[in-house]
Amino acid sequence: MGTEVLEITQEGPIAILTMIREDKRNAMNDTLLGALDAFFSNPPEDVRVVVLTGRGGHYCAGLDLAEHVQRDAEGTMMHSRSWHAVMDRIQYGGLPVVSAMTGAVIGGGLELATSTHVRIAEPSCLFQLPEGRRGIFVGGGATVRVGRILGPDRMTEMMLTGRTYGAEDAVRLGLAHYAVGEGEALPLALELAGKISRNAPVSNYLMINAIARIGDMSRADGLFVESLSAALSQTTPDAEEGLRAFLEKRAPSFR
Ligand code: 1HE
Repeated sequence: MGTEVLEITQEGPIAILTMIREDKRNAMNDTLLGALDAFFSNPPEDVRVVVLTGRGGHYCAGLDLAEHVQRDAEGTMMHSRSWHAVMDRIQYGGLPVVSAMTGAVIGGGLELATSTHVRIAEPSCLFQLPEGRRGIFVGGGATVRVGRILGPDRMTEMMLTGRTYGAEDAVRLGLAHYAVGEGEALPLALELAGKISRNAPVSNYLMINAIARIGDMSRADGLFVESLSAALSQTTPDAEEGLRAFLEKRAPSFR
C-alpha cells in the first residue's frame, strides 16, 4: 500500500502512515496532500486508528515553498480550500489519528498536526509558524485549529515574532499532548493507538466529532448535542457489551 510520498503499513487495526519526502523535510506538496486525501477518503474497512509520522527526523516542514510561488490569487485560494478539505477529512473522517512527531512541525506541518487528535512530541520538535518570514499567511486551517488551541492572542504573537516552541512548551500550550524522549514517539503512538482501537467505534466517532463541534456551539446547543450523542452511543449493542463486560470483570469485545 502507499505511494512514493506516503508509506502505508498496517498492524492489525492500526494503519501507520509515514510521510517520505525526507529530502524535502516532508514539505507538503500536492502529491503528498493528495495521498493523504486518498487514504482518509477511503480507508481500509478494518482500520480503526491511524498513526501519522514522518521519516528522516522531521514530521512536516509545511507547505512546499517551491510549489507555492507558481500560483495566482485564485489558484492560491483554491489550494488553501483544498487543504481545508483534507484537514477536515482527517479531523472528522471518523478515524482517530495519533501523530508521532520529530523535528519540523512547521507552518502547514502544524496545521496537519492540529487536525490529528493525539500528538506526541520528541525533543527534536520545532513548532513554528514562520509564514510572516516568507511573506505569506497561513492557509491550511491554523487560524481556526492553532488559534483555538493557543488562543488568538498567543497565536498572533507566535506568528509576529516567528518564535519556535519546543516539545515541553508545546505540551504546556496544548500543541502536543505528550513530550517523550528521542525515539519514543512512535512506540508511544502505537501503544496509544492500540488502546484507542479497543474502544467502541461509535464512542471514538463521537469523541472526535461531537466534542470539537460542540466547542463551536453555544452552551445550550452543546448540551443538546451531548444528549443526542449520549442517546446514540448508549443504545448500541456495544454499549450493552461494554457495561456487561465491566460487571463481569472481563475485557469488552466490540464490533
Ligand atoms: C523545503 C521546505 C519547504 C525544507 N518547502 N522545500 N515552511 C517553512 O518555512 C520551513 C522551511 N524549512 C526550514 O526551515 C528548514 O528546512 C527545516 C528547519 C525544516 C530543516 O532544516 P535543515 O537544515 O535540516 O534542512 P534544509 O537544508 O533547510 O532543507 C533540506 C532541503 O529541504 C532543502 O532542499 P535542497 O534541494 O536544497 O536540499 C530545502 O529547500 C528543502 N525544504 N523545507 C520546500 N517547506 C497551507 S499554507 C501553509 C504555509 C506554510 O506552511 S509556510 C511554512 C513553510
